[in-house]
Amino acid sequence: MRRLFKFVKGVVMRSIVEAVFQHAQRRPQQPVVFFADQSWSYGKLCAEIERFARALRVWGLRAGERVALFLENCPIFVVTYLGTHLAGGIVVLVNTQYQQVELSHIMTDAEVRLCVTSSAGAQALLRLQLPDLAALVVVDGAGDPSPTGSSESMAFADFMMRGESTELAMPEAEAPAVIGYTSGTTGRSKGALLTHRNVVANVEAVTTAWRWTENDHLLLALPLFHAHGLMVGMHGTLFRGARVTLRPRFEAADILARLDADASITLFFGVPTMYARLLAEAEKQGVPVHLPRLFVCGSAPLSPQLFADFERLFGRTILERYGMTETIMNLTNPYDGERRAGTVGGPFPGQEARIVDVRTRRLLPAGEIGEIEVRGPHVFCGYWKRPEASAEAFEPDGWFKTGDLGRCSADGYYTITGRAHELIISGGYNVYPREVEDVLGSHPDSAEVAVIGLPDSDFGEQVVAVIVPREGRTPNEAEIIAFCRERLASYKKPRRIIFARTLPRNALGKVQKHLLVEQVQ
Ligand code: MCA
Ligand code: AMP
Repeated sequence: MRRLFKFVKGVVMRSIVEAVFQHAQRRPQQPVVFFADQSWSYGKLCAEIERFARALRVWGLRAGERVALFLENCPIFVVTYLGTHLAGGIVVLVNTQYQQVELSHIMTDAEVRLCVTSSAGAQALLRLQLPDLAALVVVDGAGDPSPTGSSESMAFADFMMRGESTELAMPEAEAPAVIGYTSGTTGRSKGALLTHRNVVANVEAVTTAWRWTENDHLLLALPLFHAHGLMVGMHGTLFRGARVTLRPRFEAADILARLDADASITLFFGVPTMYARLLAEAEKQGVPVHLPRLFVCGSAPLSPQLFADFERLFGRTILERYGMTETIMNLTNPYDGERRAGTVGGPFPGQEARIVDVRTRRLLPAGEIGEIEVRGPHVFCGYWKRPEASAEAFEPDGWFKTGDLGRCSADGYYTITGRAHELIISGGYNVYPREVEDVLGSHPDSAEVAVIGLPDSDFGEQVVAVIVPREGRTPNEAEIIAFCRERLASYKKPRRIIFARTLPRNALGKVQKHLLVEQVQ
């Protein structure tokens, strides 16, 4: 491999892309990503990252401009993610299930200039009015020089040919790296902006805590467009010079078969729904002969029952941890000590956590429930273009208010007991009732709407809507669900709709959702 950057032994790695180039310099032939029948080495990955970065610069991307990845899991995701960093851009992550409402909001809010996507994704984007979006790079199609929207559309292979000689430099630690959209309790979702320093600080802590080395091999079926798959699974692999077998999507039988077939796999990460499905599948077809040394679970609460059932059948104790887009990973059960069911352990090395009273913000003693706050170099720098929301999210002395409720035991194990704001977590995906209510409220048949989360055996929680029909209308459940699905990601659609004559409201007119949950359960 041609030496683009020369690294001195022992130099600190300021970004993931810098780490990857260092590994490539040391061991260019070392495999990094296995995907379908492809095997990518560190050397090949860096060559492609460099080509993409040059192509972006030749195309006209300037430092700090946004490149969206609206893409399913594949090696090109990794190339374009790190290539954007090398070109000085900021990556915007976009869930591939997003529809018109989410896409319009994110692309406009982040003022995305270029988006890497599939041909299906390109079609969805070209239907929208997105004046900032100047170009689409299509990974699985020929592109279209004269699309209907204002953006030009290019095939990935053609785009990569543009790379001419141009100056490239590794990103500075304080430069913004990635925006993940999250939260929407009041209005639309906000972009959490993480710097390279945030990302590296967290991955260093995570890989240290979980004893992740270059000898590890992760089996990854989480989507790369969320922090769990990307900033834990992929970053950890790339930072340590390890390997990952990347799957396009999660299927329990496929995961068990991969484990059976490949004794080199040492790590698996998933959300509770994935563990429940792995358990059910293994009960039918048996447990794989080879098992990873570490199974990690997070993004939603893992029930003590599932924790125990998995341990019984697989003979492995799941390590549960807690994170969020704004901070990546916060709390973890220990690698060596007791992994306690129903808890998420304590802070990662170099990070802090505490429980405060939601109202007074005073520190609470062990065992009392309050809001979890965290502090450390991993905490994001603020919400994109939202100075007020950013200021509100922090205490004056730098503690970040997570919005999650919990308690800490006398021996330092945190338990998450609820959320300070309304949020439904379905299969590890966040659903903000307000966003779904806005869409349902715009349906001509609905007068009043409330969206709640009810228990679900597969997804943990499910979205349920209670609708008061407009006078003289007889709404149809299936039609309303389809209306929602057209506008929002499919996992946000209500699984059930209950039609009611009124909604319970308090004296201020606010819907009392806890009463609604009791009434409809
Ligand atoms: C898919 N569907 C869902 C969900 N997923 N409905 C409700 N909740 C879900 N989570 C719906 C689809 O819309 C579709 O509906 C139907 O189920 C089948 O879709 P399919 O893609 O086949 O679903 P699946 O493969 O069974 O997906 C289940 C899944 C997936 C594998 C558990 O939801 C998943 O990958 N979840 C992980 C999400 C994640 O990475 N979260 C991390 C964010 P229809 O057919 O009607 O259209 S939190 C985070 O990053 C922080 C840092 C953290 O702490 O980790
Ligand atoms: P997101 O904003 O999509 O990154 O989701 C982060 C949220 O997921 C957190 O604020 C928690 O509410 C939830 N979460 C993550 N990990 C866990 C866990 N182990 N147990 C319970 N909730 C979790």
